[in-house]
Amino acid sequence: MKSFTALALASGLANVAHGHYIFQYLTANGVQGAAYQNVRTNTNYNSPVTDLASNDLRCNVGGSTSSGTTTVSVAAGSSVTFTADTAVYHQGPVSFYMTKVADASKADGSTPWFKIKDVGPTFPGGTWDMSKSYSATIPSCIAPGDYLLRIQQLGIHNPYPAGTPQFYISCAQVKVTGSGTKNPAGVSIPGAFKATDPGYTVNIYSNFNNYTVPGPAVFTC
Ligand SMILES: *[C@@H]1O[C@H](CO)[C@@H](O)[C@H](O)[C@H]1NC(C)=O
Ligand SMILES: [Cu+2]
Repeated sequence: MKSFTALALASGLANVAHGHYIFQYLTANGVQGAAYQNVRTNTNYNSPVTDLASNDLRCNVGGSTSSGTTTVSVAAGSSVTFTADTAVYHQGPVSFYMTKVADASKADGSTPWFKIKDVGPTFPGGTWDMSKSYSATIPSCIAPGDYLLRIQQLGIHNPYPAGTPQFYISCAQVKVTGSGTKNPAGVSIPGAFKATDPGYTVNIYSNFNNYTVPGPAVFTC
């Protein structure tokens, strides 16, 4: 794995040779939009973000602005799905986050994020859900309005500290409808993920019997 990466880097193919994945599509209200219709584009092709202090952890490199992305209405309590161009390839957890914003087409992700879903491994065995699509439910009680909706897949296939965990991120622009009233407390990104988190440092190939997905607890109504 490591030697392959070195080889790929040497040949300038690091981004493409390896089958990385980008979450490009959002399904809301049962309708899948076109690629990047409601998901912000990124400028780092399919490379991950690895710097725990970077603002790129919010909405990926190049994702801090809208670049023509449109905001889609979605009912509180309904399901949303992110779909990638190709199935997830590196083992690790998937999480969904949201942040309430004044205008989803202008928001930069600097507002507090709350988590609405974790997809962790299944034990015994520690097997991961390596899929092309992941779904979450928009909490039924949250206040209506604009939000950024964020998916994060954390590749922990090259165990830390020899390897650096890889964040694969996309943000969608949504307008939640409904009569909810809750404004969940959130965490800032960057800041929510630390190099001391057990879910970041774990070696999934050795004595892998339990796992805590990094970030805050999942918000429930
Ligand atoms: C597994 O559980 C132990 C004991 O609670 C804990 O110290 C450790 O951090 C956990 N490991 C992971 C990867 O979450
Ligand atoms: Cu890779």
